This record gives sequence, structure tokens and C-alpha cells, in this order.
Amino acid sequence: MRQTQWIWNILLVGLVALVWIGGVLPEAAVALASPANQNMVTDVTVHLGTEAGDLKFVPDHLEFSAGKRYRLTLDNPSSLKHYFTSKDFADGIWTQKVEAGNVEVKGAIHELELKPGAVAEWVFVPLKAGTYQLKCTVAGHAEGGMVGELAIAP
Ligand SMILES: [Cu+2]
Repeated sequence: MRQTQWIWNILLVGLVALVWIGGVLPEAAVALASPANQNMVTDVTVHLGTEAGDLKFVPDHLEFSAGKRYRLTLDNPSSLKHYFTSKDFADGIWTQKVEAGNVEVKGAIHELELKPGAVAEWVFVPLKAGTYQLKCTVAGHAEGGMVGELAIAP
């Protein structure tokens, strides 16, 4: 019947709206609560090691601006595990979340370990200007060249 069809359509639209609000609102709330106070995010990617097995970060120098929001994607294309370690940098930023697989971690993060093939996303807002040393803390890796620099411009 025609009337039944109408009711179904209205129910369907309502359901779609509920799913949309449920998915979008928490994200919007987080964005509003962040110091950046906007939805904009700048994507940056760093590779930990290379497929050929080089001990280095690619790129090994990154520049950020205080107050902007970044999504730093870390991946490990090598067959060794690596660390992304920069304690002073981590102390100078506000971490919104770190996402890896189906897990989302909130709160302060100081170090990330990436196993071969792993990918993680770190969403943060730099706060404290400075130049910070980055290194991989696996024995021998920093000595082998796996170091870098993270700069935050005021
Ligand atoms: Cu390493």
C-alpha cells in the first residue's frame, strides 16, 4: 500500500540521520575542544626505515607550526621493528589521539613502537616551539643513522 511505503521511507530517512549524527558529532566535538578550534588537519607521513633495510627516518626533518592540527602517519616498510622516540617533542604537543589498527589511544604518548609493516596515525597540536631530537631506540639503530629532527615554529 502507498501509505505503508511512506512510513517506511520516513523511518529510513530517520535511521540514516541518526547514524550520521552518531558518527559525525563526536568528531566535531573533539575538533571544537582542541586548541586549533577547527576541523582542519595537515597530513604528514614519516617512514621508519626503508624496504632496503636502511636505518633512517624518511624524511628525517619535519617542521610543524604551533597551534595547527596535524595527522602524522608513521609506517614501517622494513623487516625490522623501529621506534619513533622524541620525549621532549611529545612533551611540547597536545595529543588528541593515536590510532593503530582498530585501537585508538588518548592522552600523553611519548614513544611509538612499529613492528614490520605497521602503520599508526598520531593526531596532535604542537604547542611549544623548539627543535627536538628524534631517534629510534632499538639497540644500534640511532648509532646507525636512525635519528632526525622535529621542529616546532612559534
Ligand atoms: Cu630502528
